[in-house]
Amino acid sequence: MIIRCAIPAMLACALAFVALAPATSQTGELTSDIPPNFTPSEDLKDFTIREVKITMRDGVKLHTNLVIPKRVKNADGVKLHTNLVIPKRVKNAPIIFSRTPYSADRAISGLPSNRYSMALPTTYAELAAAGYIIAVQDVRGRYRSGGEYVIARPLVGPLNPTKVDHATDTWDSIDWLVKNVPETNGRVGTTGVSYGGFTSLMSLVNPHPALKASVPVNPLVDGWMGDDWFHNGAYRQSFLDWVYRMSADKSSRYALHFDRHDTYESWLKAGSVSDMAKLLGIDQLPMFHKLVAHPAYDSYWQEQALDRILAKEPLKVPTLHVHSLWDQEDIYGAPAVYGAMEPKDEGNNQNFMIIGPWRHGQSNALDGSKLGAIDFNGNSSAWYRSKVLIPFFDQHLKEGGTNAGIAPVTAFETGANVWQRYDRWPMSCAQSCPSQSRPIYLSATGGLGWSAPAGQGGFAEYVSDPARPVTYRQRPILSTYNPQSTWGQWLVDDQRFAEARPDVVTFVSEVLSEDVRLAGQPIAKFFASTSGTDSDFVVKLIDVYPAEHPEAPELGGYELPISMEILRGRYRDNPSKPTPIPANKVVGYEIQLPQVSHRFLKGHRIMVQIQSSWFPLYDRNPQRYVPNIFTAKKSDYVKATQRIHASERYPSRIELPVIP
Ligand code: PG9
Repeated sequence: MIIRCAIPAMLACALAFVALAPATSQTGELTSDIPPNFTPSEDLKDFTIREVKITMRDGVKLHTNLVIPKRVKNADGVKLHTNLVIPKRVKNAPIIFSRTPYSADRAISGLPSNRYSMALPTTYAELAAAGYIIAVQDVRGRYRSGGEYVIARPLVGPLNPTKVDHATDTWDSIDWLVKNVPETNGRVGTTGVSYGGFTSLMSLVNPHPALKASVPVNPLVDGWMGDDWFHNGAYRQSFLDWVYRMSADKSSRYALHFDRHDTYESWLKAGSVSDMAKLLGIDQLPMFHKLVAHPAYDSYWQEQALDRILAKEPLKVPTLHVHSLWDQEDIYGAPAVYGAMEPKDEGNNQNFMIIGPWRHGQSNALDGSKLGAIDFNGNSSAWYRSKVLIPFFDQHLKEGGTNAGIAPVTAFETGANVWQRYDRWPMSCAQSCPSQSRPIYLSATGGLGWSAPAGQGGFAEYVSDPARPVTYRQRPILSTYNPQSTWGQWLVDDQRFAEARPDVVTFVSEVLSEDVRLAGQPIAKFFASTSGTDSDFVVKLIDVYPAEHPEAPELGGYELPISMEILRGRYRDNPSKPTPIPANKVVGYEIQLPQVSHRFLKGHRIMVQIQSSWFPLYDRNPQRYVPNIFTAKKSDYVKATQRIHASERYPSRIELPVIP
């Protein structure tokens, strides 16, 4: 029954409603207090969420949330609703599109609020305030999307015999969005962090014509070379935690629990990675078996490396690559893919990069003023979003967008704590860069200096014992995604704990009499022997603070890592074809360290540390050559005596990308 009420007859109407209401107390009938259908009121909200299912070319439906800010005035798309008077929706708004395996619902959930400025996570809130519609999608097979989940699904081709991949799913989704969202101006930008950075890069392969800009943040690019899975062939076993959460089911209901708070002990006790996988039930997961089957840089890894893929694609979409200097998960990807796309950017106006002083994803966090103990003298993340990210999207996605004047490369110079504008990256390298890199040499007595060693020199020696591996940070070491873990800041941990160990060798310069500025990639070129037949080497470039540091007394003597990397020795000559290391022979090694944008200040010292394990983040090298380290037996793990040579014949050094 429908009751229509004219305003003068309101009171009579109200009485009619009362009479019709269930008379529970009079009849004794007890009905549910929950109405059969309830629709939450949207009136107080300054945004609307529209849930849609977008059908892909193979019929699979992907769950997508659209967050549409409301506004009062219909002028230019930036005057958003600020009071609660019957708001209209935005019109002519560009869409920011993200695709995630981590739940599209969670991705748009901030604080409980009717205001998008609080209800959305920081970056989306700021983009909404700038007049954008936010669209977030569950990738196929995850959470509320249909289809099958394949971790980092490769492009259609030899590794993917289906007809669908992230490039096609993005194309189909953008096509639907521009045709079915009436509030849009038909222009779309993709963005996302890490896995979302990877899916953003995938949007650049055969891009939809409505895709006008992309901002991949800290993307997975090459899982073997230096992103999540391996670094130069050394396996990042702590990432099994991620594999477990992401592939035990489609909604990450399972979390990995170890038998100890300090997982160092759990890993050590277990043995090899395969032994641990059996213990934890991870051996049921297909991704684990893919990793075990591909320990070397074979076609499986090469064919899905996005820097290699995008080097072959035409550059059609303006792209801003976001790189974090202390990215604990994907420190390789962004500069590698920027470098791969750069030769196609003939006008130097399509391919951009910003390098910030951040951990993984910190560019999108509310606070970018600190990382661990290190202070950046201002909120670098907020600066990036307001001065670079939003102007970049505005230029390319808004109608009549004007040139934002963003530098081809914007780099935060850590140490000096200033933003620099560069025309290119790297600024210094071995060849064809504005500056030539400069070697700093190790000496057998623990020094580090600009002059090459003369004469016989000698070596620094240590014993690497797999029964007592060097930790990557101070114990206790919590599992990677333990809510109490500070995993996100380990790359700025004070390295004095490592210097104190007998199985870490340290080389340190004199106190610097002037600043030393670096902008590019340091390369460690060193000569070493081992008594074993396989070995890992970790090289760390460190900024040693003055013993007394009045600006921040707690940092007196701090050993701040600037760039650190590992190499699994069997891959020293060829990442695709491992070979044993000849025992007790001096062999040359080269490790490309992560990119740096740093100023060693006058009064500081430069330090290099070398060691042969980084546990339990990386699995242990048995130090006796075995065909596959994933399945090494306990008896394969042996002590080895390591020597790092420093002489005229063996001038071990770090090529530093020094700029004037
Ligand atoms: N680093 C995470 C990841 C990306 C891709 C594959 C595996 C892990 C992430 O933060 O999404």
